[in-house]
Amino acid sequence: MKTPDLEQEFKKLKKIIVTGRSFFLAGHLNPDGDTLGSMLAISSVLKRLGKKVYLFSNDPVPENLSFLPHVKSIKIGRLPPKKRFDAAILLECSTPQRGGDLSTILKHAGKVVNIDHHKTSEFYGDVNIVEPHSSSTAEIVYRLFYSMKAHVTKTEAACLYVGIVTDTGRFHFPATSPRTLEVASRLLETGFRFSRINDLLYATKSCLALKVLGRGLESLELLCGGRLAVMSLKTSDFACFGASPEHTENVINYGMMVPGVKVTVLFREAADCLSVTFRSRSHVDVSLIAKTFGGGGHKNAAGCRMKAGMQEGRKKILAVIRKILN
Ligand SMILES: [Mn+2]
Repeated sequence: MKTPDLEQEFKKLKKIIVTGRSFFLAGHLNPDGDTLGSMLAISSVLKRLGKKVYLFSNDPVPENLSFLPHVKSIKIGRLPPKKRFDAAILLECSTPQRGGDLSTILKHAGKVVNIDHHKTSEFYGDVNIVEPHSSSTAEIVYRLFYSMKAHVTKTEAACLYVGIVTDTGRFHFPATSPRTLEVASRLLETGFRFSRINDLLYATKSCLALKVLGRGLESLELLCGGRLAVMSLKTSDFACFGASPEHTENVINYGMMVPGVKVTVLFREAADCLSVTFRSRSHVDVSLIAKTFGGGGHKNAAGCRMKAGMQEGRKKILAVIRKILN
């Protein structure tokens, strides 16, 4: 499909925002800093414009992001009783299903808007603002503010900053561009306490998360001559501490610290599936692997969920990665 002209798409969205009155906003399953920060910033500007907003997340807000301004206004797993919205805006959902079961909402929405920076994003919206070169969805949302000539408040800046800083791994990943830093700089000018946010994001870890990290590190093994790092977390690795899946965030990144590792995979047993997360370096495109198994993501960070047990899932995924690395 031909990629739509972004300027045109921004114009269309601006029109939807100006004329619409009720908006449904949703992010992806297991929401992260970019999804939540982007949702909250858009919701805030819509409310400033006098619009009605329903914020939805299929899954709960991770503990480490509970400081986000107005995060409690997000309805967790609760779809609205009212079915008809002037527009439904999906953030960071490469397919509508990434947001949960939104079929009824999308069917009745006046317009469906897809704002995403995943290169696997399917153009399912009436408006598709898909910018794979953007570091984060928050960076795209900043551009929306700019194109609407809306000033960014301190709290909105804090939300967008969280999206950018988390998705770029603190301005570390290659997707960080001069433009990313420029946007971050503009956000900092609003005067929100970014150092406090960095503390909360990066210098704070719950005891449970530290213990689960320990289990993850214990399971670390190197395959393919040291180019593949594999970690696994079984249900028992959580259950024994009373920890939950959110405590596994960032565990995978430790696999990439081992010199020579090109790909890291984390297998985690979930209630009814096996959750698989991938990280890679340079040319190895893990989003393609994830897509093979019904998932998606970025070239160097992706994930999927499989209807399989640990043994079976591992076997299938590792076979594919071995083929790529050998
Ligand atoms: Mn993102």
